Order: sequence, then C-alpha cells, then structure tokens
Amino acid sequence: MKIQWFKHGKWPKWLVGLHHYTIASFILLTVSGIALYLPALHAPLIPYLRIIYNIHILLGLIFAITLITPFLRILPKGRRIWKFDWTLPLLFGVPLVFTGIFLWGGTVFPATVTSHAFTWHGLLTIGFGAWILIHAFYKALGIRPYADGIAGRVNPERRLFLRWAGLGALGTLAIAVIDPVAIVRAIRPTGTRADATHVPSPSPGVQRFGAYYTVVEGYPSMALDAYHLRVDGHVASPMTLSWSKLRSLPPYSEVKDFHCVTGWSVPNVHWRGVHLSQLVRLVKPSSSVKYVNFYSFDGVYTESLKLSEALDPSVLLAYEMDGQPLEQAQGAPLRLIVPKMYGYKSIKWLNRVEFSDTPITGYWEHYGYPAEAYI
Ligand SMILES: Nc1nc2c(c(=O)[nH]1)N[C@H]1C(S)=C(S)[C@@H](COP(=O)(O)O)O[C@H]1N2
Ligand SMILES: [Mo]
Repeated sequence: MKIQWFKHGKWPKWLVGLHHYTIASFILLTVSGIALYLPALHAPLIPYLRIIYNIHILLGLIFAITLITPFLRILPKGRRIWKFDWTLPLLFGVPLVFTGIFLWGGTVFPATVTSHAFTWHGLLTIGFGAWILIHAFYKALGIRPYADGIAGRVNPERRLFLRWAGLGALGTLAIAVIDPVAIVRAIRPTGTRADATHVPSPSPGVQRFGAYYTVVEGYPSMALDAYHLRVDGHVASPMTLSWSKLRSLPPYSEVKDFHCVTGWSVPNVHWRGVHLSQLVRLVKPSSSVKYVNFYSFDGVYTESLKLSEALDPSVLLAYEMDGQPLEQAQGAPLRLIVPKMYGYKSIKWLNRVEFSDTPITGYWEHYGYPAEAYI
C-alpha cells in the first residue's frame, strides 16, 4: 500500500499546521505538567488542578498522534541534518508518550514501573524541550532541512508500524527496568568534594517521593515537645496525647506502595507508627460513631474515613518512613497513611483525630475528589 500524502518539494498546508500544533501542544503540555508536578504551584491552582490534569491527558493523546503522523515516512538517505531532525523527536517523543500512558494507567502497572515512568517523563520532557530549542534555532538561521523538498516519498508501510510497535515495546521494558535516579546516584562522585559535609543531602526518603505537597505557604513545622495529638469526638474519654505518650503506644509497621492521583507512585515504602485501634482502645468511641475525621495543624487540610476504613489493618498514623523519622515536608511528626486509597487521603501534619457520627468534607473532596478514593 502506498499513500501519496504530499507532493514533491513542499509540505502540504495541513502537515505544516500539524507541525505547529505539535510544538504548541508540547509547550502547553510542559506548562500543565509543571503545574501538576510542582508543589509550589499547587496552592493557587487548586480549584483547577483536576481540569489541568484532564487537559494534560487529552493534549498528550493528541500530541502522540500529531507527533507520529508526519514521521510515517521512509527516511531519505544521505541527509545528516534531516536524520538528526527526524531521530531526536522520536527518541524523546515516543518514550515520552509511553511514560505518559504508564502514568495515566496508574495502578494498572506495578508501582516500580509508574515511579520510573514519572522520573523518565520529566527527563524526557527536558530532552524534548532542549531539542525543540535547537530545532527552532537552526530553523531561524535559515537551515530548513525539508524546505527544499524531501522528494515526497510518503510510504507508510506495515514495516514502519511494526518498527514503532517494537520501539514501544523496548521503551516499555526499559522503563520497567532502568531506574534513572539509581543511575545518577551511581555515576555521581560521592564524598570527594571538600564542601560536601556542609551541604545536608536529602534523606533517601526525600529523594524517593515524586513531590511534596502542601496547600499552605511552605511546610508547617512543630517541635516535638510542643506537639500534641488531640483524640476526641463521641468518645468516653477524650484525650490529648503528648509525643512521648504517642511513642509509648505499641508500634505498627508495614510496607506498602504509595500512589498520588496525579500519576506518581512510590513502591515499597516502609512505614512505622501507630494503628488506629490503639486510639480506639484509649478513648473508647461510642457505638454511634461511624466516621473518623482528621485535622492538620497546617490549619487547612482535613480528611475523613469511615470507621471501618480507618480500622483497616493497612491504615496507620505514621511517624517513620523507610527507617527515618518523617521529614518536615513529609508531614512530621505524624501523618495518616491509607495505602489502599490515593495519596490525598493520607493527611500530613496530623494533630487531631475525631470520632464522629458524621463525616467532614475532606480538603480535596471539597474540590470534587471522591471521598472513597480506592485505587
Ligand atoms: N496537610 C496536607 N496533607 C496532605 C497533602 C497536603 O497538601 N497537605 N497532600 C496530599 C496529597 S495529594 C498526597 S499525594 C500526599 C503526598 O504526600 P507527600 O507530600 O509526602 O509526597 O499527601 C497528602 N496529604
Ligand atoms: Mo496527591
């Protein structure tokens, strides 16, 4: 089968339009991607994050099609710059699309895959962006590899589609296996710089998570001796637990994957803390209690779970992650962890647990996220 897509010497108008669209959509994708990713941009954008997410996915899918379409041609031989112009967008673009699909697919894929996909998605965006700049630069210099006619040999063949499928399969494998963060850590010289000791390096935990979210200005902090966890509501004996009291309760540990609804995941997180059944034992909720409401000392964030959900064996109040005390950004000193639900249920900087007959509307639920956030 041979399709004549465009005549000798010139790109047809629609293909030029498509080309411009691809560039514009890449820029929009980068901007919306940064908005989804960067915690600092979250606060002012909160009411729009869901729509930004949907727009990002939709643009990404159209981007995949528009990127591929002009390239379904046989590569003319002997043209260096053309080759360059041809290979790089595919090199960055194809895996960019694939990693995006992994992220979009969320928990269909193992957390290791999505977490690598998240890192690669960012790195490839940088690569693609750099290429677009170079491309724009030499085009501005008047170097137009295809303006003189690319002989118009349009020939999308089965072979070409198979090549694409193969490329995709390889990309899939690579993303599942190769951890770019581990590579960077492996090749980076350690401990050789004289000033190395003056720079506190982030703990492994800080490097592992995709992003650290806050809906207020900065990450709230609280000294341990000032910290108290209030446990109240419809209970026989409401109480305020000091940090040392909290730490004297029987510890509870587990290893679970963590998934944020915006696409990033962290596999095998080691959590240690207190199970909610310990609080139940202490304060004795009345039989009318159906919900547990959670409050953060950031003053804004709230969450709510059904009592049965809160007492699930996987749910805990965590004070340690991967063997380290929680960092400030991670919700120190205490955060909720609900592994079976999306990350927004896992409220950070927790300072009040209320046993209640009625639920409260959680922070993100207020903006339309479902209260039952099962993954
Ligand atoms: N107090 C508070 N808790 C919060 C958030 C927040 O912004 N503030 N973000 C939630 C979201 S959307 C996710 S995915 C997780 C992220 O945890 P991390 O910030 O430790 O990566 O925390 C959740 N708990
Ligand atoms: Mo999230």
